[in-house]
Amino acid sequence: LRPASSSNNTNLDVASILSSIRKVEADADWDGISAAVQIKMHYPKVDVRIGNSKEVTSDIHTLVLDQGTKGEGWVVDHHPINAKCKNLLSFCESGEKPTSTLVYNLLPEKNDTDLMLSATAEITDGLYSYGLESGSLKLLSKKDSYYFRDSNRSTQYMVDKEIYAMADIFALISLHIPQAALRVGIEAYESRPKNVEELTALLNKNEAGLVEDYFAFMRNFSEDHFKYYKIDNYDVRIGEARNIGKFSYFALSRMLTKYPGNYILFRGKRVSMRTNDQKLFDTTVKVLDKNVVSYGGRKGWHGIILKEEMSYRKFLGIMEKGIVSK
Ligand SMILES: [Mn+2]
Repeated sequence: LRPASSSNNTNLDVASILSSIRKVEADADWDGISAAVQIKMHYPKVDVRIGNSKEVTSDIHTLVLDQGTKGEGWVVDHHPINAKCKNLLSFCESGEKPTSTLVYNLLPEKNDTDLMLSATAEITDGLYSYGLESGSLKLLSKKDSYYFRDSNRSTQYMVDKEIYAMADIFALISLHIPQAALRVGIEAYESRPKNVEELTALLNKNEAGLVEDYFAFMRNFSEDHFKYYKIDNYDVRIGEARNIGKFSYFALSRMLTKYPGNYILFRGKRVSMRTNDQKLFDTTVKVLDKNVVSYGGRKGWHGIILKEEMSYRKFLGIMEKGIVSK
């Protein structure tokens, strides 16, 4: 593993740019949200907007996190497609550093809570190998070893350490209740939970119930939901979100961790793909052809949005010329 490359424009006065920000636009996953929380806590006057459109409108007083823009806003991101945004404040072309870690590195006055948040984003974005090698996880493990105590919970990335289980909770709230994730992130910043119990104590009944269901799902995990297919000459495991249940996205990560390879999670109108082979992703987009509205992603992680909700049977049918069931 190489250290990830990223570019901070060293000619910029980062402190004065960050001070000039009035509005933060952040992606609705934990990477985007935890990045926004760091900014909010250091620059309390900013308005934070969380949304999952991949491109937002912006002006020079906007900070765009984990997303792109055609406007004047300052961008911190790691999705290659956004390399051409006009004002890059910090950018990781390889995708190996999450936005939250880029923000941590930018902050003129950072603390160990910023570090903890960015470390959890390295986990939730599936970039913990990088993180342990040279990112926030590495630094956190030296500073606050209690986050790395063994945990009795099964996690999406199959690492039974406290910080991984905490990261799972952040990811879960972000995916299911994005507006709550901002509140939970801010409260976690203020109270600095050291374990799952202290983090869960910040949640309301509904959120805590979701967390409980999630860890039960992971405890009773079934590996039967993804089946082998061939696309071109690639082996691909394909699963259907509806069949797996509400934690399908996390099931995908867990399968990928245990059995590395190429994966597709069919989600009705959206298709999530995990592969390090860009050609396979391009082939999949081609096979889906006119059904595709848009697609994108970054290192290993890809997504396709379809024109309309379709049945799993129809999806497999369209893929048929490229797919031969094993
Ligand atoms: Mn990200």
